[in-house]
Amino acid sequence: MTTETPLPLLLSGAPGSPYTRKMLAVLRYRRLPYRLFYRGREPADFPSAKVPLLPTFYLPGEDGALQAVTDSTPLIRRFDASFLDRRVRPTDPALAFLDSLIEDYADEWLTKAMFHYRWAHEADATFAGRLLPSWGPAPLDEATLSQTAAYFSERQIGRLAYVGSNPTTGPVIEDSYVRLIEALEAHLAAQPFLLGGAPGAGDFGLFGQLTQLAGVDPTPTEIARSKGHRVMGWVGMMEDLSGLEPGAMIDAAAPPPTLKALLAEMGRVYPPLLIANAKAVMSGAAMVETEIDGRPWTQNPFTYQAKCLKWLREEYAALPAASKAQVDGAISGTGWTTLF
Ligand SMILES: N[C@@H](CCC(=O)N[C@@H](CS)C(=O)NCC(=O)O)C(=O)O
Repeated sequence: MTTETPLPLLLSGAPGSPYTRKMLAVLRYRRLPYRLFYRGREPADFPSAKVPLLPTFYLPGEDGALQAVTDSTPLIRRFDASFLDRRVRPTDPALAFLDSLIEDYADEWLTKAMFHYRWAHEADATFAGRLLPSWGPAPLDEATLSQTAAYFSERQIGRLAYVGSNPTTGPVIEDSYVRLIEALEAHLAAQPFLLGGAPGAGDFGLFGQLTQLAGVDPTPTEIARSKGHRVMGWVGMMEDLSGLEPGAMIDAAAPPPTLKALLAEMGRVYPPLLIANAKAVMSGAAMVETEIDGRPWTQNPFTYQAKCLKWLREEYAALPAASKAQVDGAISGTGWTTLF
């Protein structure tokens, strides 16, 4: 952890990747210089990640050689530890914990909506199939674009099952997206960011998914256009907060009602999945079978999300007693309480 983190930061990614957008917005807010390589156009001597995810950062390891590092959540914390100005994570432990809940929901649940709308709706999939390959530095003639679009669509549609989008879960995912837009719209009428006057990791997580949902993919963008004007404005602003002077955060002991409503929306859908998924992973079950929002839910178990639950529980357990009491107050009456 004491390894120096040299600047500029080096990463590969793509504009259609929510987590790439999340991290670029973090780096801009933090005023950390970076070089972004379009996926596949990294310098030839860069290492590859074991699981090649977007974004991948290239950071020196213990021996000083560059290593490929993925996963935005620990990277945000690592950069907070390495660079002390304009840190992302709230300093108040109770707010930091609420920030972790919001970030986890965005990264692990809202991404289902992103992937689902993009690839389960035919019109959206046709659009995304042609857009994604066009989001690179190489000009594409029509034959290459059509071929690449067909390849991308087939591969991504094949991955729908992996993120838990199927005919059973689709309506649950879509209804939760609409409610999230409504709850966020109400919150942004009163607060600049989720937890007050400065963005946290949760803001950047939501932003990353919403760059696509509320700005690129036709069906969910239309929903945001009709119900989420402030949301769309906020997404545009979040992209570059390099000039923002952070303001005061909310008081964790007195969370505003619109934040409680947002936490309630997140807690309505995500914790039941975390619990059912962890059970399935532990028992080696072939499928997660549960109920979410009063409706059946079925998907492949996901080992990473069992770890997410473990990390959230560890973070909760490590809270000082006074902060724990504030967190308990903030999440009381929401589905999150079932986790802790
Ligand atoms: N937990 C990771 C998730 C990253 C991730 O899932 N990235 C997606 C794209 S946004 C990905 O690379 N999928 C595999 C692929 O596109 O080949 C993070 O926070 O960075």
